[in-house]
Amino acid sequence: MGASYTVDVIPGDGIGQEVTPAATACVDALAERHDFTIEWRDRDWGSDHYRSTGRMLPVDGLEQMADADAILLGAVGDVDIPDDVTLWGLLIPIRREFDQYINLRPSRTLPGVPSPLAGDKKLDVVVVRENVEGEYSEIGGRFRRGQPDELALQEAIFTRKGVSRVTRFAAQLATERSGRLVSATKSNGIIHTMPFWDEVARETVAEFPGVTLEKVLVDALAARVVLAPDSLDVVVASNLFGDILSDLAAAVAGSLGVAPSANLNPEREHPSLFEPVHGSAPDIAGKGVANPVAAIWAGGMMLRHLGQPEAADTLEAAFGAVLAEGTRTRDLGGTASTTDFTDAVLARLRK
Ligand code: GGG
Repeated sequence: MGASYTVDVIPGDGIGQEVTPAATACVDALAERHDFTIEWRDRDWGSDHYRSTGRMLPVDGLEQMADADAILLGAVGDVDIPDDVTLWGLLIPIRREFDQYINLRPSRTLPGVPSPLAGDKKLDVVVVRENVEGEYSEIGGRFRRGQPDELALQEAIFTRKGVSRVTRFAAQLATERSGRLVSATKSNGIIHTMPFWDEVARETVAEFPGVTLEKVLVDALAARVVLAPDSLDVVVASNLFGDILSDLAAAVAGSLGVAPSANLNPEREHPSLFEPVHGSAPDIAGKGVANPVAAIWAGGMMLRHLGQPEAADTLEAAFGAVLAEGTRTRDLGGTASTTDFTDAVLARLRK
């Protein structure tokens, strides 16, 4: 009898409702093949829940998920609710409650996925984004609302613990890959937090003799993602910079539709959360055309985290082969629907 896992599944909003079932179907097919079982706990939380209760999550929602082995999320955000309400009502509380301080966001050019990169340039980058502090902070306020001298103030929080642990994780990952680590900074313009980030990153990476650390201003780094992607391997970045750089890397790889992400509590004291990088895409929601690759791949990252690396490899090989044979959704220039693509992956998994 194989291992058994309990996973909370929150499809959430918009295309999250379409791509999450694709991911759970693939994981179920793998469970049969690799002899493990998943108990899915369906959570109908998100914007509809907000409209009926005034909350994105129930009052005890975090408590309900505390004993899960993992959480699988689709997307959050809808057109009639402010984005800060949806994000701070669901995703950010989960990341913080479960101390998911690493947001791991791999992006790579894939066979069959047209990339806007010039010539035969390739990209294979992992952005390690700090996930619980930095620029995503509730400290600040709006003052003198509606008056000509109105102002808004937003503090960023960087702690020695926070910067050192994300950098340590990234340096370890770099050790397992090429040994090259780039740290995204902006210490020429942001004169308190970013020099602190640089200093703590330098001290931390000194613990890893096999890793070379290169500090790059985030604006120049953004250009480098596009112009010289093969000069990058592991990138460590603050919460905001990591969010932006990983979306850029995904676009350069071909589409936000192929970018997965893991929100990790590496110590495994709490559940980790797996999600596509993309949002709810209300413009295409309900049309059946969303690309399910990011969600399916996030399911694979979840399986790797749960201790099923062979199943994760099988899954990556299956969706990779479906892409390579030319089955593509609209964002990649194809005509396949979400279901067509998912069925093609499932057919491979059930062979
Ligand atoms: N897939 C989850 C989702 O909807 N993400 C959209 C988003 O705005 N995320 C912001 C973030 O990751 O901080």
